Amino acid sequence: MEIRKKSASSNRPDEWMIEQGMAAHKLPILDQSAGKETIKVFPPNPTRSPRIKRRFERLAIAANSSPVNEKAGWGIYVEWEDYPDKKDKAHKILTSQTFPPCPDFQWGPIPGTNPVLPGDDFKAWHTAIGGELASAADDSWRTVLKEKHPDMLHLLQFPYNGEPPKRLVTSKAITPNSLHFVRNHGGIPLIDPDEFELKLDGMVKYPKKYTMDDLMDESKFPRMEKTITVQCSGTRRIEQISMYAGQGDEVPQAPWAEGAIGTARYKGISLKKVIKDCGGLIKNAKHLELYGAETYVKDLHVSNYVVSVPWSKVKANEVILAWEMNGEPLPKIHGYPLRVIVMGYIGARSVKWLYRIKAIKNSSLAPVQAREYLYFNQQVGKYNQRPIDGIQIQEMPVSSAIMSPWTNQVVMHDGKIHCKGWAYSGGGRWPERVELSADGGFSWYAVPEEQLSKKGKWSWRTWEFDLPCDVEGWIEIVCRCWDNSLNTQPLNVRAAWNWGLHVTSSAHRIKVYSVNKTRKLTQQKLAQFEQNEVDLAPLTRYDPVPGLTDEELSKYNEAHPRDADD
Ligand SMILES: Nc1nc2c(c(=O)[nH]1)N[C@H]1C(S)=C(S)[C@@H](COP(=O)(O)O)O[C@H]1N2
Ligand SMILES: [Mo]
Repeated sequence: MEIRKKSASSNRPDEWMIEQGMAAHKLPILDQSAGKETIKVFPPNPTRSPRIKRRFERLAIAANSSPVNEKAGWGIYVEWEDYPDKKDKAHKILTSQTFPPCPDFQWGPIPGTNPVLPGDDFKAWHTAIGGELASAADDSWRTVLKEKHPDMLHLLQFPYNGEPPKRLVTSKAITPNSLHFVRNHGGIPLIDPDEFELKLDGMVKYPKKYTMDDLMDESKFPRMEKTITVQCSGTRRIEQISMYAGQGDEVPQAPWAEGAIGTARYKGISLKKVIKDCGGLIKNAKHLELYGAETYVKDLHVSNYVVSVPWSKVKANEVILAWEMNGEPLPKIHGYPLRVIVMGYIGARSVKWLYRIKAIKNSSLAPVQAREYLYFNQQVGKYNQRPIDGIQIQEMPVSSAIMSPWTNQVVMHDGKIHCKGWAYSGGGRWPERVELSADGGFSWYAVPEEQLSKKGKWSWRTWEFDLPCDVEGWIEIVCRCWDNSLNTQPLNVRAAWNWGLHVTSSAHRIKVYSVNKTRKLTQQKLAQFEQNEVDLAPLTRYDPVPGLTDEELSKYNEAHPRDADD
């Protein structure tokens, strides 16, 4: 028979992968509306027509680029919010060129590198804007290498997003600074504390400016110190991504695992006292807009990092202006010299490199507050989404995660699997009970109180537990937490899946291959492995140590015929 020539096939070389949904970013869109069967190839070519490109280039040249930073002692800082014209110019620069596309890290395979994603588009945008920002990517990376633990997992090189590996997430109930996760939306500003100034304006009676010395003046502002867990709403996002692809921008939707949460002791002052020092709010001011000094690029528009918190939260003394983290000055990467810590809220509100607070009437219209960190209804769909349809994520719900063992791991044990992890609840609630299941969530064991770290109103609890497990084979270990208000977690990812891939707070499930050494056959088999000096791994290969001999098999078959004759 003749072998068919390669060219005779009309399949693509990756046909099988494509058909099985394993490279879905290459899959064409199927349009079945109005009786059509048109196939549109996705993604379209991003290159602009030369005519439009030339027009944008002219605009960019007219914009006369390179924003100069007017403030001495403030590196990698450009003031955008006070200068709408400057924002427009930067927008023109960004729309005049073609930049590297955002990589598809949800449908295509996630790269096996560290950093996982380089952030080429963000780097190129910063270079294109120029001035202070041209050196931001290299400079920020140097700070990462200086301040963070060498074992950090770098999800995104620039803007830097990184988390500790699982074994170090809960190795201490208070996270060491070098291991605390980092989430940035831009370059790391370098602010000289002697040149630092915090501006408080908007709807306050007496707008004022404060130096670090003013804020540290204990006769004016009493100190506050608290143990607080900061959790990013993206924590455990990888589970949502693995289930269905959602929005895929690499900064807003960074593919976090379970380490985008950390706990530290913060020292500073209550924002409420500073507002009082400004004579309090006027008229119907109800929100405080918080400004971070770096540049954030969203949809090719630039801004400073701006969000807001309600006055009610500030009034309750639950918003700290902090300058110390675990007894040390704030690391540069965590907001030096001054940051906000909003207790029990999504991390996004805890603004780093704080330089301005503005009292306003309604929640901020800045993109991070108004257009991101929104929790959409599952079925609203990509094409119907408006910012008003999403719940603004503020207080974090109850959540938990298993840090050991790892999913797909083979665990040998004597009838109990030793598990470790964390549990957390936002809004001033705390974990009261952590439960584990070895049977996919049918029966639950409570972790004894002594095996949970100390309770705190604003902090997580780490835990360890010997989970009874009789079976040998694939099992699903599940962890869930009940907080002091008896809130608990949805049981599966799908139940709370959302387009923005936020707040993966469902019970944490891991698949583990349990090898129970209390079983006699298992013991014998493992002894055989040892005798024959055969490796135990990998689990997936055919039995390398023969079970029964042919003789034993034939003897058995005689005594127990395989067929039934009558
Ligand atoms: N100025 C500024 N503040 C910021 C951010 C940022 O990018 N810029 N990221 C926010 C987000 S989304 C989180 S989760 C926390 C993370 O704090 P950390 O980096 O100190 O862990 O900082 C918040 N504050
Ligand atoms: Mo976050």
